[in-house]
This record gives sequence, structure tokens and C-alpha cells, in this order.
Amino acid sequence: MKRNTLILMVLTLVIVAGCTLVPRRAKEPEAPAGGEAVDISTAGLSADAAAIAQERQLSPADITAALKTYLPTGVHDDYVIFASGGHSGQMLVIGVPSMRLLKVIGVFTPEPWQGWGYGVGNEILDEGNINGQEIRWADTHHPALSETAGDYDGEWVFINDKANARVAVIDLRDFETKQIVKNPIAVNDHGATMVTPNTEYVIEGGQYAAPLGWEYASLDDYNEEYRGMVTFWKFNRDTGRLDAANSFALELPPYWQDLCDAGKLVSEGWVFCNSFNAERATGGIEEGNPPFEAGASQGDTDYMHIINLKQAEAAFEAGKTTEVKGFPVISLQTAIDEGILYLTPEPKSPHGVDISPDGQFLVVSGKLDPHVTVYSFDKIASTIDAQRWDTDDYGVPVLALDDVKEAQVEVGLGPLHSQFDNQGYVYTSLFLDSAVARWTLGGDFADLHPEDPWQLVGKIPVHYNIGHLLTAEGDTVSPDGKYLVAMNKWAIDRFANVGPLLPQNFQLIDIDNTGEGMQLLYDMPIGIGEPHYAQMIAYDKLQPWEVYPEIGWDPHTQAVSDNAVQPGEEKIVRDGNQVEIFMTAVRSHFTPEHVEIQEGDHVIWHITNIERAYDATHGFSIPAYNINLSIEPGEAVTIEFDADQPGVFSYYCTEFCSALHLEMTGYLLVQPSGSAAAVGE
Ligand code: K7E
Ligand code: CUA
Repeated sequence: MKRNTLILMVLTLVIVAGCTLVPRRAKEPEAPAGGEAVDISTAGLSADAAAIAQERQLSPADITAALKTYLPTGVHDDYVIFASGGHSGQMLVIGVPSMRLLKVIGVFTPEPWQGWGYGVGNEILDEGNINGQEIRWADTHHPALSETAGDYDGEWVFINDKANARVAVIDLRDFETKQIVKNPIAVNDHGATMVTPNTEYVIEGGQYAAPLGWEYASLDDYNEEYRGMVTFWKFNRDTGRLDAANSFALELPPYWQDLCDAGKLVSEGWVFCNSFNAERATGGIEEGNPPFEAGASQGDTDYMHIINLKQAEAAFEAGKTTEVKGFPVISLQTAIDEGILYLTPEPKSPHGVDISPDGQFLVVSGKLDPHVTVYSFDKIASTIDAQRWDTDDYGVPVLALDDVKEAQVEVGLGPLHSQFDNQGYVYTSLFLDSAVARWTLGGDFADLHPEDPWQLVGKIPVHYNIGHLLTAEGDTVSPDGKYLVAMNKWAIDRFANVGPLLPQNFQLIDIDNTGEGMQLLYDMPIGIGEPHYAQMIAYDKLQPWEVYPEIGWDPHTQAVSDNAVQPGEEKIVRDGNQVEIFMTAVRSHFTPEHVEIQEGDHVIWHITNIERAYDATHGFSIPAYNINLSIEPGEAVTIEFDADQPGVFSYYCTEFCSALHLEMTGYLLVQPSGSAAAVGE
């Protein structure tokens, strides 16, 4: 289609949508897109547009949805989603409202396009090794954007690996992973990552209880030997790294801690983690025990963990810790003695705890309860002040639910997670209903909407089996509303059949409306893993570099590398059997173009991309040596390997960088050992 035709069509659609369609939609709040097709051939569309609408049986709502997500070429999205990549071990970057996939950041798993883990990045991936075992996949669950004063600041994003209890740090100046830490005391995690309001700490909570420090203990000794934990990783903004030396963990009872959230504003300094399996079921259906899913759901309530992080930090700084695998841990007894840990019941097999923008309300969903339960932080604080509690089997204070509960709202079947907007609404995912429920907050939010507080006010179906959901800046002290994304586990019939393994389905929903219903706008298949959570940040908060700041930049140190190579300074230096190559890359050649060495040489190869042009990335691969790099404009990289395979290896650029890209190549000549030949100097 010609571009001017397209513009005409869009303009026509905008006018039509604005004049004709919206009032009709307003009469039918909550109507999903894709409703009954209507005859719109006379509605003033251009002939082209009307023909398309007729052919596809588009409803007015469909046309509005298309317009709301369409961005002409060159127009950028308003928001960016950082989504977990699930089993891929990576992080997905997606534009909103277009739902265009912008990048898949290599995190825990090698990523060839970014040259992540094929000569560069290996040392960071190795930080995540476990007892020397290379772990090259991850089950990423919860990304967390760094915050300043409770608002996303666009500087860093963190993500956990549930399968192996690891946390990664990504620098949003270049969207590259800078660090992976392996939790020293936990085998796996789940309540990670979440940040405190100024990113002082990155929170990593556990899930399936086990002896701390990856020790062995019999399941017969579950109550005594198995424990939960939450780890507080200190984040250093200057170094851009988690600082293990100033990090610590808290020992928890062997309830299965699930998800955590950091308090904000009135509740800043506190951390809340829900749990399930307060029953402490240990499974064993083969021995006649209840299966896990029954045993862990017997009780009517589990426990929310209420953690005084300020007190915990003080205890850590006062040395009131014990070492587990060399890592400082505040024991359960110390947590009780120092007023660090409290519990309160939460119904029924809960999943997640989400804190309202003002920090006042804690929303917990019971997977087996059609209600969400809302806790008041004020009530929690005053109950603790009054020292009004029972204790659990471990002596941890348990606050009565009635003392701390603010409200319960019936929302539907299988509630899981909640997010907030700027209009006093909460959005809760309903797994069993395959829907998103919208309900109203009370408290200081009650004047934001005319309905009664704590009321269900709407629902929208999603497709299907929604897990998490996210709203624009939805975890901050100032959510934006506007958009919601339903992260659906099943796609079933939404997309063309691609075989028995189906993609997940991200559905974009417009929630920026006054009085109108929520509107489904777009389905985006995710065919790379099962993302769990994501966060959405305003695009203008991100300030990524276009090219690296100076030629010779080392992305690992975020400074000019000692091994940067300037043009004219390319060389090959031999010292015994060590050969050091100093190379530049620029359209359309590598210098030097011949590298002649001997079998058995140890090779240290420095390459600097001396380009300053936007997007002028060069790749560099050496066949048979498993070397594959992405060298972005200004970047300097160093790789090392032993030349243990003799032969002729044509290294070449793997990015189609110029008309003469195919000529951007060179020969690595590895002489068989024993052959007497001169070596480049
Ligand atoms: Cu899938 Cu947050 Cu790991 Cu819920 S979690 S869905
Ligand atoms: Cu450089 Cu192709």
C-alpha cells in the first residue's frame, strides 16, 4: 500500500473512531474487542479501509484497537516493558502500545546475536556457576526496575532465576548484563527480584524450604532442619553491582515463601512476603501421604511475613548474625528477639502480595478464595506497637487477621496478582476465570471514584489463564494507568497453530478511560519461554546510549579499556608462546587481516570497534573456536583462547554492516606444531 494511502486511511479511521464509534462503545462498557461485526461501509471510511474492515468483519471496537496500537514508522512507543523471558533465562524488552519486541537481553543464557557467552560475557555467566557446574539456562520470574523515591528511575533492572536462586544486574545505559550472583544459602528462590524504594536492597526471597546452605537433611526432620529465607542484596549504584560484603539473609520458618514486595512511603523500611504451605506438607504420595497440592492447601490460611528491614539491617550491622556458607544470616531466634519478623494469616493458598501506591494497603490473593484480602499497614503497625499477638510453632509473633485486615473484596475465581493505576483502581488477575477484575481502593483513594470503596467494578476476559498482570509504572508510588498487560499462560486458539508447544499470550488492555470499560487492544505471542512478571516504564525515563561514550569502551567496567586499540596502533605481539593481537574494526575491514600463529599458542585478542556511527555494529566470529562477538560502536573487547586446532580459519564480521560487509574478513592461520614458520610480529 502506498504510504499516502495509508495516512489517508488512518486519518479517516481516527475521525470515524472519534465521531462515531466511541459513543457506541461507551454504551457497552467492558465489551471485549472482536464483538459483533457491524456494517460500517457507510461510516465514512475510505474505500480501502472499508473493504478491509468488511473482509475481516471488524467491529468498531476492533478498528479503535488497531488505531490505538498502530505507530507509523519512526514513531516510538510511550512505554517499554521489561519482561522476564521465563525458561529462556533472558529478559524481553517490548514497546507499548505497539507491542513490538525491541530486544531480548542475554542474561543467564548465552545469546549469539549479542555475542553473550561466546568469548565475551563468559566470566559473568561463570559467576552463576554452582560448585563449578556451568548453569546455562534459568527460569527467570520477576524483573525489578531500579527506583528512586519509589519511582522507576530507568537506570538498572534486576531479575531472578527461580531454578537456581540467582540474581542478575542489567545496566540500562547499554541494556547489558553486568553481574550474576548465586545465592550462597539457597538452592532456588522465587520472591525475587523486588527493590526497596531507593534501590538500597534487591530482595531475593525463597520458595521451597530446604536446609540453608544447600546441606542435606532428611524430610523426617523437615520442621527442625528445613528453612525458608529472604536475602537482602545491597546494591551499590557507583559500581553498579550487588555488594555481597554488605548483604545478608534472614532465616524464616519452613513455610514456602512466595513473593515479596517492599513497603513504600508510610510502609517504607518494611518488606512483606506471602507464603503457602504453612501446613509444612512434605509430599510423598507414594508413601500414602497427601500429594503436595492437597497437603499444602489443607489449612484455611497461610502466613504473610512482615519484616522490619530497618531492624534487620541494624541487627546485621551489629553483627547479630551467624554464617552459613560464609554468608551472614540473621537466625529465626534473633529475628524474633529483635522484632524483625511477624506473621499474619492470609486466606487461602495465597499468591503474591502487592502494595498500594501510598504504601498503606497490602493486597493478597488467595488462589482458592474468590476474595482478595486487603491489609492496613497502619493496623499492622499499631498491632505490633501494642504487642498484641499469638505465636506460631517457632515462636514468631502472629498478628490476628481481624486486627490487621482492612477489607475483603470478592473479585472472582483464582485471583493471583494485583496492580494499581492512578485512579484508585486495583486490577487483579483471575487465573480460573481467565479475566482481569477491576476494583476500587478505599482509604485516601476513596475520593478518586464515585463508587463505594472496596468494590468490584468491572471485569474483562483474557485468553487464557492469566498469571501476572502489569500496569504502566504499576509498582511505583505514582502509577500511570493507561495500559495493562495480561500475561496469559495459555494461548490455545489465539494464534496460528505452531504445534503442541504453544506461545504465551501477552494481551494489551486499555485502562485509560473514564467511565468506559477496559478494552482489549492487542495479542502478542511470546514464543521463547514462559514469562512470569514484567514492569512497564515510561520510555522517556530511559536514557540509553546510542553508541558507547568513547572509542575503546569496556562495557564491563563502563570505562575506557586499557586494551583499547586506536587506528594505526594495530599490531601482533609475541611473547614466548603467547600471542597478543591488537585489532580494530571499521566498515569494511578488520586490521590486521592476517594473523599467523602456531598450534599451542595462547591467544589474547583485543578488538576495538572504532565507529562512531549509530548502529554500526560489527560481529566477529572464528569458526571451530566457538568465538562469536558483537562489537558495538566504540566497544573494546578482549577474548582469550588456546590455539589448539591447526588450520586456516577465516574470521569474519557477522553483522551486515556495509555494502562490502562480505569482504570484512581475515585469515587466522594456525601452523601445525612442529612446522617451522615465522610468526607475525
Ligand atoms: Cu508465575 Cu510471580 Cu513466579 Cu505468579 S509467579 S504467575
Ligand atoms: Cu562489519 Cu559486517
